[in-house]
Amino acid sequence: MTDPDDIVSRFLAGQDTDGDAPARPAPVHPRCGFVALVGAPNAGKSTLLNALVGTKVSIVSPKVQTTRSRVLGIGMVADSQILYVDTPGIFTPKKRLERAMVAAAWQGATDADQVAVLFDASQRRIDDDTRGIVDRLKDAGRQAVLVLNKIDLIKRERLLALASEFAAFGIFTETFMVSALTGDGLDTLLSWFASSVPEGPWLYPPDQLSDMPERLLAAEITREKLFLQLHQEVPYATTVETESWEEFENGSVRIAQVIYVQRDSQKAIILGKGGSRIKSISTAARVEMQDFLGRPVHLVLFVKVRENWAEERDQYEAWGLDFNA
Ligand SMILES: Nc1nc2c(ncn2[C@@H]2O[C@H](COP(=O)(O)OP(=O)(O)OP(=O)(O)O)[C@@H](O)[C@H]2O)c(=O)[nH]1
Ligand SMILES: [Mg+2]
Repeated sequence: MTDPDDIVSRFLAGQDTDGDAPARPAPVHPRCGFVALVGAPNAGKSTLLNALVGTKVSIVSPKVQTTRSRVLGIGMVADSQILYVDTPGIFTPKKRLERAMVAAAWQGATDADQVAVLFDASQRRIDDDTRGIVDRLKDAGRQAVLVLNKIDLIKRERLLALASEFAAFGIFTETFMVSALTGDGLDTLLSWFASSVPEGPWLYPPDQLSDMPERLLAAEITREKLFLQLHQEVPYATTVETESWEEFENGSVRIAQVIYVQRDSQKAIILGKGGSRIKSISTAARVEMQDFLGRPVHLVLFVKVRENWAEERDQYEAWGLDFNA
C-alpha cells in the first residue's frame, strides 16, 4: 500500500479536490510557464520530466518512440510553477501515427515559453534527428536551452567537446549537463527553469502533478509494460484503452482495459505460452496502478485484433493527437 504522504497521493489529491483551498498560500509574485522537453527518440525526455516533477508522470522504456502524446508534468520550486511538457521524440515520420506524434511534439515546442533540447550525450555523434530539430528551431527564430543528458555514461572531456559542437549552432542560451537517471545536475536545471518562467499566476493547484485523467494514465501504465516486455514491431502495433473503471465500497477498484493489436500473430505473442506473457504484463501494470492509486486494483486485460486502429480518428482524439497531421 502507498504511504499517504507519497507524492503520488498528492497527485490524486490534486485531481480530486473539489475547490478546497490549496495547502500553500499563493505568493505575491508568482511565476508560471511552460517548458517543452524536445529531442530525438530515446534522449531521456520522459525520464527527465519524471525526475523534475519528482514522481512518475510519463512512461519510460529503453525503446524509441515510447511517448506518443504530450504529457504535462507540474513542478513547484519556491514561487514558480513550472509546467513541463514531455513530447514524443522527433524523427522523420512515415506512418500516420508517427506524423501525429511528431506534430504533437512541435506543437508542444511552439506553445512553450522555453524549449529545452535534450541530447543523449552517450551517442558517438550528433544525430540527424537532433540536427533537424536545431535547424527547425533556428528557422523559426527560436532560442533554446541545451540539456546534455546521460552524463553518467561518458567522460567529461567528451562532454566539453559536445558542448562546443552544439554552441556552434548558435541557438542555445544555456547548456546543462545532467543525468536524468542519477539526478546529477538536476538542481541547477530546476533552479534555472524556476527563475526563467515568466511572472504570472499559477495555472494549477500547487499540489497537482499532471493533468492526465486517471483512465489515460492507467492505459499508459499498461502500454509501458508492453514496451518493456515485447520486442520488434509488437509494441508499436499496440494501443491500450481503459474500457471501464469501477470503484467498490471496500476501496478497491476494478479496471478493465483492451490491448488492441493489428494481427492475430501479435495477439498470440502478447498472450504467450499458456497465457504467461499477458499474466506477467498484467501483474506489472497492476502493481504500478496500485502504487499510484494507493488502493487495491483488480486489473482485467483483453487482447483484441483491430487491424486498422492506427487509421481510426477516435484513437487520435483520445490522446489529443491530430489525425491529419
Ligand atoms: N544511463 C542513463 N540512462 C538514461 C538517462 N535518462 C534516460 N535514460 C534511459 O534512456 C532510455 C529512454 O528514456 P526515455 O525517458 O523513455 O526517453 P524519451 O526521450 O522519453 O524517449 P521517447 O519517448 O521514445 O522519445 C530509458 O531506458 C531510460 O532509462 C540517463 O541520464 N542515464
Ligand atoms: Mg518519452
